Amino acid sequence: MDPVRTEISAAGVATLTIANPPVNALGAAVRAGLLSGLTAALANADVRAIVIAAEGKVFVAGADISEFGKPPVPPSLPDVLSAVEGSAKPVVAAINGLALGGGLELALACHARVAAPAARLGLPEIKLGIIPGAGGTQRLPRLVGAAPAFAMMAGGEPVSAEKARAMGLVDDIADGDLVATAATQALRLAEAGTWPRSGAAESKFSAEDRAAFETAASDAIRKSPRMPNVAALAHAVRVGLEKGLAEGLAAERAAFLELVKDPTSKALRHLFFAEREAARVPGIGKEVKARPVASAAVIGAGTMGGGIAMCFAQAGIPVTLIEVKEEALSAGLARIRSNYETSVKRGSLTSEKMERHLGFITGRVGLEAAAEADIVVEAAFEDMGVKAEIFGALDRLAKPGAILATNTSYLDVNAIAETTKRPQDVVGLHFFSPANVMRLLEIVRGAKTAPDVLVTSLDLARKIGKLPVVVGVCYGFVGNRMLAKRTQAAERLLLAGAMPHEVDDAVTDFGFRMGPFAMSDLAGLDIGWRARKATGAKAPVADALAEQGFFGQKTGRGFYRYPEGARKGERDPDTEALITRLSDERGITRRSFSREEIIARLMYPMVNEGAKILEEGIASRSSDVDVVWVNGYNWPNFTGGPMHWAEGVGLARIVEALDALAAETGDDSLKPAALLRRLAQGGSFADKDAA
Ligand code: 3H9
Repeated sequence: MDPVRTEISAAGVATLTIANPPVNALGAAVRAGLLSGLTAALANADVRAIVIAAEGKVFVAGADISEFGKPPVPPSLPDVLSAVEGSAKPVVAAINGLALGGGLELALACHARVAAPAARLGLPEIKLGIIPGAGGTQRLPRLVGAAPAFAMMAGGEPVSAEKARAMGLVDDIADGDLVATAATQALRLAEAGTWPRSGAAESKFSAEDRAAFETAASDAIRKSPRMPNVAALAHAVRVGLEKGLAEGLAAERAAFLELVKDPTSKALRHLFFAEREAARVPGIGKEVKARPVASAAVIGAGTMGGGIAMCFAQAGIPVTLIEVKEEALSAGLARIRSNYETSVKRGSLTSEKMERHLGFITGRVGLEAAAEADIVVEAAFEDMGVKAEIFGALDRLAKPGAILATNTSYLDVNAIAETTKRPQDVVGLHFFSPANVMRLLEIVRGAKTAPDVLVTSLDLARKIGKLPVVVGVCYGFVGNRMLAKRTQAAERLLLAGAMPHEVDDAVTDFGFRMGPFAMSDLAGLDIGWRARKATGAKAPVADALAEQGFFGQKTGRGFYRYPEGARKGERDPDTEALITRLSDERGITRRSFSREEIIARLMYPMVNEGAKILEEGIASRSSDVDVVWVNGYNWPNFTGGPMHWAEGVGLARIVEALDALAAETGDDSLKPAALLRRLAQGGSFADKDAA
């Protein structure tokens, strides 16, 4: 199908309609189609004015991101847009839906913009590690002012049609026929014989506007030290303000081309596609249909269960929250209300919405209340006996075809499924805490989980605003299994000579918001301690702290100490003395570690575990592992996730370091996975994903 169609009306309006599903991205064929459509319309004496419209729900979602990093195919988008802006006949954009990135830049190059009421307009390039590269940094400021334009580009979030009109970004909102309204507007401009060019206007640049832009720019640069594109964005806008359009466009183009090659942008683009790829489950096609889910039940009104119930309620799915005792239920319901009230106080939720959400949650005592639910999510105590009892009861109670999900973080989903006579209906839905906030959802596929249960889980995940990744059954699944490796490595570093703050500083310097020890103190050292007691595992430092009753922040002491009211820990001389003593007892000569060594010792074992996870088929692709870690554990997104990052480091280097670590510690589990060894000879995780 022609990606750009032209129709000419009797009144002399040529409508160029972009049709490039799914999102009308401006790939090479669309760019060529727009240019030839425009050229033909200009050459046609019957055409007086031009409308650029699009088919489907989206106007244009931007440049085709999959073309980035490949040899450019002419015509370039900036060239097409210059032709639009310089057109000898007026061009009006009919914005039917989302206009993002290059899509909004296309509209900006037009001489007027008419939007549908539901349209949204934005320049999200910043989130991909780049800046608008087809005039956005120049035309938007000229249209709406430098400070509002910078705010829009630095934030990356789209604005509504209404807001866009208030800003001066769109000229009109069409309640009725959008293309007809745009055509009328285009003819009006043709009649007047003159039309505005957003690239030409300089008038908005008042001294106040410039000052507000400069303040916002230095703020944004300070807040995003890892993102080279923020400074580049400010620079391009500034050049345009100071030296005019042509130099501004040149500065923008140069920065765009540099940034596209930057590892940060490569990493962010990798994640963009990885997140979308994660929704595809090998072997399960479109013929598998989801089961209907009109109601849910959540068992366990603790923090996790309450958070999960909130997710359903926010998506408008009625949910029954179930507890064994009235007191636990009331406490759980009160916690949910108080969470919402905090959001209302912060201004992120209206009280009306809060009441609407709460209206979808019903509390009940006793498992019988789960009988009518289409999906039951168990979020009870992490104990196989408890889970077996609940699933046994659900097997008797739940209606036929109901999905029985467990929110276990570690336990064997197959064993849980076998406590029922319907293992095909059992699946793991591993939410991350706080469940109403964290985007990641590990969907754990049991050996007998039915394909339509997986498809329903994926569907539901998206409905409740989660980012799903399908994983297989093993201890800790993808995320926690790799985390265990980091936790073990962090303990080893303490015994070998590093102090908690040195490890945490290296990790925050790497880009995490928190280091592993600050994180343990926040989560509570008692949790891991009890889990280790159950399995016989050891973590000498954490165990010694927990045995003294030092559970982290909640007790005021842990890896750090927390004087009254302090949220950030201080170095604790007693903890440090304890660590030194534990090293001495083991005959270890303590030594210092550079930040680089600390990162290698913490992260390489994780990458190795990730490779084992791939070998075992627990994750379908390395990019799924990246999605899990970036969205569930705050791995810095600008590095693309652990597996993408590892390729940048060099797999051969990691293999060599792991061999050395295994020899030093005597821990054979640190020996490189066969897959890692093989890829280190020449290959990449990405090749394996594609295979
Ligand atoms: C840019 O414009 C640079 C310019 O300034 C300068 C150039 C010189 N390209 O997300 P979905 C695919 S940078 C290629 O699942 P939704 C996506 O991979 C760009 N492909 O749907 C998926 O494919 P598949 C600035 C794209 O409804 C399918 O479309 N623009 C692009 O949840 C459906 O996507 C952006 O950053 C693209 N630009 O969300 C916007 N966009 O089915 C990026 C989507 O094979 N896009 N695809 O997996 C989005 O934010 C969302 O896709 C959107 C739809 C909100 C549009």
